[in-house]
Amino acid sequence: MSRSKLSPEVQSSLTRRSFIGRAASGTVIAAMGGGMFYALSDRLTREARAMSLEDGRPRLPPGQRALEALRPMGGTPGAPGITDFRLKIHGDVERPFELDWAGLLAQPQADLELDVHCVTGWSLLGAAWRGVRIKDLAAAAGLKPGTRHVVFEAAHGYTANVLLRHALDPNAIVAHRHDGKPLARPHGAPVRAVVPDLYFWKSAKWLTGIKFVARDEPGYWETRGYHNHADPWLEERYG
Ligand SMILES: Nc1nc2c(c(=O)[nH]1)N[C@H]1C(S)=C(S)[C@@H](COP(=O)(O)O)O[C@H]1N2
Ligand SMILES: [Mo]
Repeated sequence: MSRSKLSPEVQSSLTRRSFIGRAASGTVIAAMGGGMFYALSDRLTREARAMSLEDGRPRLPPGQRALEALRPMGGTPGAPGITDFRLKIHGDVERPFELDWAGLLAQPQADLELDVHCVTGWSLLGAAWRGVRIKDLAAAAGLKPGTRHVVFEAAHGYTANVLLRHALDPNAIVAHRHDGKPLARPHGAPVRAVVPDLYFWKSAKWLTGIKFVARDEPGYWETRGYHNHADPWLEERYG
């Protein structure tokens, strides 16, 4: 999302689509701000529209189109490298703790194929992600009764809030590998949250902390007009 203006991201994405040109084999090349390009795939979109999830939801949420590869959406990166990396697990927990890089890798790792959905209208389906389940970190910390919300804390004060049940989903992870490679810096290296069932702005990059709380704390985009809950299947785009 563009931080410079509050006008809805989708609006500007629609404007940009007026510059869309068509390449061979049904791939649409859309010009993005900053001279970046990304490829929406008609074929992948068609295929995904014919699929359903186990619980009956369509694979592709309404208003979304499939992308061929993850595209960097910006934000202010945190410190590069793993030497100084620390992830703080804290808030309303019995045993707050911090993980360094070795500590993170020593946790049980999950290899998952996940779908992510950006509020600008692209979805990246079935990409490989590796990381530590947030529910395992929560179990290690011991949640106090009454904990209902989770705040992802990232470099330079970016935060995103999610309901506890989304954070405890077995598909919600602290990811450090994507597509079989270490997470790239523009995508949040060394680690980011990935919460696939909510719009992708909830998946904080350059993650520094996970705070479990009783009372909700709307985050960066949630206090700037975006939806507090952000379910893509309900198109909860704006608050
Ligand atoms: N720390 C941080 N995390 C962030 C953001 C950000 O600006 N800062 N942007 C969010 C938004 S709006 C999106 S769409 C996704 C984009 O992830 P990507 O750049 O890997 O595609 O990251 C989310 N996580
Ligand atoms: Mo975004």
